[in-house]
Amino acid sequence: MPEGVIIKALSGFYYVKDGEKYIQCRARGIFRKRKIIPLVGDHVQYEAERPTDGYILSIGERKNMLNRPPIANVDQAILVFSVREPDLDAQLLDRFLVHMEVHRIRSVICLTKWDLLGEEASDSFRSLIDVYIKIGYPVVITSSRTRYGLEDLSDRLAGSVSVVTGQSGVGKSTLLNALDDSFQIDTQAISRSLGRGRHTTRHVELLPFSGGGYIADTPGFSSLDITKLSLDELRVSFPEFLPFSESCRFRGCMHLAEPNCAVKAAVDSHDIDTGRYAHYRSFYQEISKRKRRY
Ligand SMILES: Nc1nc2c(ncn2[C@@H]2O[C@H](COP(=O)(O)OP(=O)(O)OP(=O)(O)O)[C@@H](O)[C@H]2O)c(=O)[nH]1
Ligand SMILES: [Mg+2]
Ligand SMILES: [Zn+2]
Repeated sequence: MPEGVIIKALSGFYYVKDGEKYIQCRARGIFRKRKIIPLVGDHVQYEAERPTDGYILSIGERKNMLNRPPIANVDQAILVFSVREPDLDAQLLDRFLVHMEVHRIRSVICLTKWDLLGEEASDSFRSLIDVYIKIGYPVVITSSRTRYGLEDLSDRLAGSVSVVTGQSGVGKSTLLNALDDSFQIDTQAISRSLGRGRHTTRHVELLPFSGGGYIADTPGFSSLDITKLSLDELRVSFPEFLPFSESCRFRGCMHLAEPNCAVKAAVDSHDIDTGRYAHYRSFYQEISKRKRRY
């Protein structure tokens, strides 16, 4: 049975790459009945009636999968945030980081449009960047316009399967085009009046990277629902809390109003960033509000 990898999903078709061959496949009804949706990144067995057309018969076991963006079997997520146009939203960044922690996918934070910052503004960004580096998240600073940081990013992508994700208009596709001129992905000018992108990329596609490995460009989105998480999942998704939480008085301490909470003490002594802790609290409230509703 021939096998391949789904590299693109579009309007009910799955484009399967089998070595140098590309086969346009449909999924058999069996998937619909079992409510399994084939994803880009899936290793599949297929049956080809003609050299370029076929059907997906089965999907191999996934090492991981995301619903947003829809993809399976990635080694890492590149979280793309522009420093300007649109401004960096640190709460949204923490939302993405939690999302990836829960799915056990390692994150690389990639800041784009660095050329739009003046000297003073770049200095104030450095302290934000330090927060994430201290936690252990790699941060790459880039500008597709000046090509600043592209080599650093390229080194991180080489040999891995990476999914690139982030808000619309932050420059994901522009960045990929700058990294590899064989890509030629459509990009678009940001809408000035709205101050945000216009959803230029509309499908997920895995692209073979000239430096080795694969990169998936994905459509941007502006919010990320985390309310399906359990409070326990949230609690372990801030890695910098973990060394302290062992010393909390109560097992399962949520680090809110409990007495003798070592995490809160670490926030007070600035060993944990106050902004990150504030985001943790607001995510907690979002999740518990939803749980009360059902
Ligand atoms: N100044 C500056 N502008 C950039 C840079 N990179 C991208 N842009 C601009 O940002 C706008 C949006 O870029 P895209 O690459 O289409 O953004 P995207 O993240 O792929 O957006 P979606 O496909 O909608 O998710 C375009 O007008 C780009 O020219 C950069 O490094 N510096
Ligand atoms: Mg795009
Ligand atoms: Zn605690």
